[in-house]
Amino acid sequence: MPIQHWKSILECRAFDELEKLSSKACDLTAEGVLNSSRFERYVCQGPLFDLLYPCQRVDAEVLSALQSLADECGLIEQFVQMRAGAVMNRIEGYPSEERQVLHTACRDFFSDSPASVEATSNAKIELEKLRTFLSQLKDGTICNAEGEAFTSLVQIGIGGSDLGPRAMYEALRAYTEPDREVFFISNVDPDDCAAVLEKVDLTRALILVVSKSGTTLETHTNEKRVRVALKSQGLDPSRHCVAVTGVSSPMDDPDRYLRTFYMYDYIGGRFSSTSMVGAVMLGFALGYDLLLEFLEGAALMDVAAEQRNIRENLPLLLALFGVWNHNFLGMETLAVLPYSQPLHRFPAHLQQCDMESNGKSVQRSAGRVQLKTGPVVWGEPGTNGQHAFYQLLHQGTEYVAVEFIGFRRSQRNVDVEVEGSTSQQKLLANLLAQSVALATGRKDSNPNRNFDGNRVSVILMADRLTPKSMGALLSLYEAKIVYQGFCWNINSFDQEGVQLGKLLSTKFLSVMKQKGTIGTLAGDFLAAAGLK
Ligand code: G6Q
Repeated sequence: MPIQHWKSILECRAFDELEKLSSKACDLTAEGVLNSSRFERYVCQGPLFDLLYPCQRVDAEVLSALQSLADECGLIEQFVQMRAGAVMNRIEGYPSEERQVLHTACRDFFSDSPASVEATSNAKIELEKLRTFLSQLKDGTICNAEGEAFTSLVQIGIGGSDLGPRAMYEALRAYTEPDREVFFISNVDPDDCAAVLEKVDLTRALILVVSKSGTTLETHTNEKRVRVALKSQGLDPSRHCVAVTGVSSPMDDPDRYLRTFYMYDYIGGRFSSTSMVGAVMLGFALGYDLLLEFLEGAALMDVAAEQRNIRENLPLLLALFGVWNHNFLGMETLAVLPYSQPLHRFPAHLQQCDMESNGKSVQRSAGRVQLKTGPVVWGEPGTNGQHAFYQLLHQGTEYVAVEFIGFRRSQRNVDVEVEGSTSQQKLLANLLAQSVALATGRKDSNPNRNFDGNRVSVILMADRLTPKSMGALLSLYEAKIVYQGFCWNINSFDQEGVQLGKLLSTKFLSVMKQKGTIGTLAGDFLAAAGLK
């Protein structure tokens, strides 16, 4: 299904309208603006999450212009086409990946009419293989040479084969089966692998090697190293190693692995957490039923993301606020601040998912973009961040758009009351206070104690961090990022920008192999790179 020509936001009438509105954008510090009716009205309900947006600099006119923008750009149509299998990963007239974008098919099991029948049926085959594998691990059909059960899993992978799965595992550790633990090795830094090998009992460990291409230097190196460690303990790697890779990749060699699970070229690495890239590890840690709940949460959000009315479409509304803040109100960076310690790796996952997708300067039509694309994304959990970088958020010269994430109830349901309130109450009170303080500011005659305010935030609020709500949160952000890419008319699905450094490091490495030492080789490196 070829993709038709879509407008970038610059070509839309609504762009001019928004530009006009931006000069008189709602002043959150003005008397009476942040009233209770605004708090009641400016809520978008999505599956499992609500988006609270009274602290955005928007009003009815801006919301209506953002709706027009979404309509003129055909954002919903593009999202529907993407889910149905359109070749979205391409640049017109130039060699490019020319691929479909079908990560949503990995969880499209919960309706009778999946958007892409073929991709969902491929995903079902892998999921069924996984279900069998997990039950064989449980019933002892698969075990170590001593007949003992595997109790840990070491995932070796990098980038998309690491960040999303690791963030999901950390988020859902509270649900891990009692006798199961997961470790990750990603960096080619030898200390990363060494530290994990120090901790893991290899005799009881599955080694899950995850690489879509099957050629990634870091993953290949770490796999070799772990295989050596297995052999040095007299263990047979083919009894311990499991692969997740692309069909026909150099890793697609069933003799070397206990099991091989597949992912497909239409699933981008950074969008692959719900494919086998994340599912094998999550299935091992949480069990099959909770894995399904995670996928169901993601599927619910995918369906909700097709709602045409932006005020009823949580990912789309969040995407449009991002565009409004970045392109019209001039905010260069986006802080994602989860008030949930288990989400401590989620901002790192979003950094990749957002910045690798939308850090682009060329449109899908191959012309240079004429306005700013993806923002710098960063973040840490609250309340820790409050004791660190919030100074800049409140009083810095840089205005940062903030996305808070919070939960009404704690995940583990273990809490104490200290001085009349629980820790969860303290956490939530801090979250809400930060959002309001950023917006309203505070006048003080002492300039150093003055808060200008008018600093924007949203709050994504759910009842509790569960596998299902985690799935929904993951796909919410995936859809948000995709929608922003559509707005900017860029290809959010390739990553040519990572190639040059990779190429040079291969050249530099060959110089190091010939010459040995590090430190005196700058000239040789430059020559090897053709820069001298
Ligand atoms: C993600 C990127 C990138 C990729 C890694 C690992 O979208 O493509 O981060 O995931 O480079 O690649 P492999 O899975 O092929 O080893």
